[in-house]
Amino acid sequence: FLSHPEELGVVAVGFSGGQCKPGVDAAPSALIESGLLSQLHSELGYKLHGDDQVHLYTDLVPADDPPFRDMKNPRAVSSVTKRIADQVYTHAKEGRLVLTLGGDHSIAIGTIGGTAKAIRERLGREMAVIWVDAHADINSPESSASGNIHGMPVSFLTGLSREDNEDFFGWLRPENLISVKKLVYIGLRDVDPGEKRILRENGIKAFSMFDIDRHGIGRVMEMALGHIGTDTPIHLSFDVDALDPMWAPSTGTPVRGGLTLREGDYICECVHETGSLVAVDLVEVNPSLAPANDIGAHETVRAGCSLVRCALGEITSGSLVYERRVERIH
Ligand code: 6HN
Ligand code: MN
Ligand code: MN
Ligand code: MN
Repeated sequence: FLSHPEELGVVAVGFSGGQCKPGVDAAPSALIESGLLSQLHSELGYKLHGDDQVHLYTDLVPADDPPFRDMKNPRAVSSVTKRIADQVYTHAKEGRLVLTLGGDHSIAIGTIGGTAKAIRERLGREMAVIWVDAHADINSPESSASGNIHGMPVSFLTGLSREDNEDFFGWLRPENLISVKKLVYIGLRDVDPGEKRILRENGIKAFSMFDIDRHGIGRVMEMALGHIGTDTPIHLSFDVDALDPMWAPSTGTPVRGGLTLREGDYICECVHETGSLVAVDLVEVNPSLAPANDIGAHETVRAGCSLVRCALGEITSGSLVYERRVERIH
């Protein structure tokens, strides 16, 4: 689905307005400083495109941003995600794979909105979304107890929540949206009562931690990818809080009983292996939320880097497999 699979469009989003804890805006710099982008270039062979800057979008954040339909920072999140949608669209329209480093999960309104539109225009098809998260992020403004928009992106992206006003996500057009039939969740374990009803009523495919314990991650990935079907472009949106806090403690809404780092990496490897990946988001790394000491922040950043490298083909195209193969041949 990519005309330039070796070209990677990178969007670094230092935005935290979809929730209330400062620090998640520092994640792109932390990930980049730990060497992620240079590894993608030198070890995985990607040609990186982008403006080499972490976007803070300060010009788009209004001084006064009172709640609207009980959403917090609604104007800021709407205008920032609109800009992200344009950035991601520009890369995806060129046929590049797009990597977005968040930021909180509200930014997926922009990333998925941008890829969905580009894939429609370029290939005339609808894409699928694999949402890996402890949470479903499908609250409507009305079902949300927190008012934090990072708990609502899927609701706007599927058209289940709508708003005509341009300043409050009214800029989302049908071409930016995805079908509930092409959405798959993995890793859920903290789903609000209203969200459970939304998932049930819309028949949305979801693999919770219960399913992963019952079937194992291998079988769950077979079922998840089977639901999407081969020959469908995939956008992977990975919330680092899907991992157990043991692996990723530095995140705004940690929930115990999550994925091991290896299970997270495996999900990413399987998605890469389909050859259908068109975009990846890594969100909710918050280096300032380090329990006890900053080892937690370092570990969380390392885990995030690992997930991204796996999604971009570290195991399947990296030197490890190649060298092993050579060993076996001789
Ligand atoms: N995230 N369901 C809760 C809420 O506030 O709506 C938590 C959302 C967490 C969002 O982690 O991306
Ligand atoms: Mn090319
Ligand atoms: Mn999330
Ligand atoms: Mn989450």
